[in-house]
Amino acid sequence: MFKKVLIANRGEIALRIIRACKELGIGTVAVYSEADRDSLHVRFADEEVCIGRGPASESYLHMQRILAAAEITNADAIHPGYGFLAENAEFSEICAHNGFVFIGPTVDNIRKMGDKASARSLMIGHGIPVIPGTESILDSEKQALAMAAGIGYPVMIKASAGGGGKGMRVVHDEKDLPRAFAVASSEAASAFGNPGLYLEKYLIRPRHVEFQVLGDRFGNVVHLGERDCSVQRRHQKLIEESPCPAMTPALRRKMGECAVEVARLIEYVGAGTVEFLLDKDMNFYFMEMNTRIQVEHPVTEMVTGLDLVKEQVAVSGGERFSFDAGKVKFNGHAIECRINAEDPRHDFRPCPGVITSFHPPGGPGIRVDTHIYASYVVPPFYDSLLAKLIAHGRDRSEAIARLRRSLDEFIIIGVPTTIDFHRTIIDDPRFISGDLDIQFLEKRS
Ligand code: MV4
Repeated sequence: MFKKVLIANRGEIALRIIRACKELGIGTVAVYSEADRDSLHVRFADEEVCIGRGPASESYLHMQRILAAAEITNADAIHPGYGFLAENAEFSEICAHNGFVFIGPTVDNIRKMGDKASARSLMIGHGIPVIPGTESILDSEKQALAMAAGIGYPVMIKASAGGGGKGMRVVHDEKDLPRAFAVASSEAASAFGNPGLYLEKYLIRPRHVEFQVLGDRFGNVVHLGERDCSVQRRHQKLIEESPCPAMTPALRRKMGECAVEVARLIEYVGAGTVEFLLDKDMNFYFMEMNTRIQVEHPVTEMVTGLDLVKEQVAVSGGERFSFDAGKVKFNGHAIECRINAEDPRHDFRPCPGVITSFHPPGGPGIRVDTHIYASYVVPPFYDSLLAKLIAHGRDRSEAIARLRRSLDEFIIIGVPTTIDFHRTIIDDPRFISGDLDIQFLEKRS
């Protein structure tokens, strides 16, 4: 096992990783920007190294400085968290070449999943269901028109190098396709340096359902159930829960087996997520695989009782799962709200500033993952996540009741937050009945 892990991240996830390492008896190195000097991840790590100024390009994205910090502190491994360098093929490769274990995907994993059109054809070749569409990159507008006529409108044009919502266009009518094709292609070229596009049938109001997977170095892969992440706005998730309200034991078995097969196909080691769209008729389709620990991992921890970050670190260090893969028990229901420093009244604009007063909720079934405290200054350089509030209950209605009363207890003064917005969402009859889809927020406002 590792002696020392460097955490190449900040905020709540840096704290989360430090906690896991401490419980495993592993030393921790925090790296931080000048804007994060007074952050808790710096305070709670065993060692800390300042790696540059506030902007991420001069600190948390600066590969050479992070590697230098790992060298001078003699770390064995680097944990990238989520965002920043977590799915950067070059960084993964450089870590390996410099003798540091990258606690994340291999270059091969990232390349296989990073190009969506080739990931699709890999899945098709192994019988994994994908959304009806093209088998490879479209080579012309004419070919796109012919494919779309075969599939039937509406269709979605997607950038092969994209993901997370960038470089996509919905086309409802063939007369709109030529323009959409041209715009998407030039957008993809400038955003990703790759103009390649493919085309799929556009699904109407599906759910976003993702499976947590975990692989070790001995070829074992397990799934740890699903999360429904349909409540999102402009590709930012706001609420995630497990289990998915629409799930059945038979569907979980089928989708779970698929997720495990996807991870096996790329010999995945560590924590990963296989994303699916689930339509109204309960058909499911592979979308993409995220090769990192995700923001929403705590909901899976609450229902399984496992510590995913400890498992992730341990399997990267060559250990087996700490639990019996055949005996994972799923207990109750968990829901997470992402509390952001954003103003819902002004189009959710980010609001950095001073937290003047802070009181986190507590009591039965409540978990709060946060790096903030009274007098903490939210810097302007990074994402606006302040805290994750996770409520667990014996069933969904108990989890919602706990979420409701804990949102009422949560006090953050000094910057606008999304606390009240969450309070409104969880009182929506459609949310309460579990009738979720990816247009849930668009429809209500
Ligand atoms: C889709 C889709 C409907 N039909 N593909 C958005 C992110 C990227 N991973 C793929 N996305 C979508 N692909 C077809 N064929 C709808 C979306 C989509 C979406 C998916 C998951 C969660 C939120 C979403 C919000 C808008 C669109």
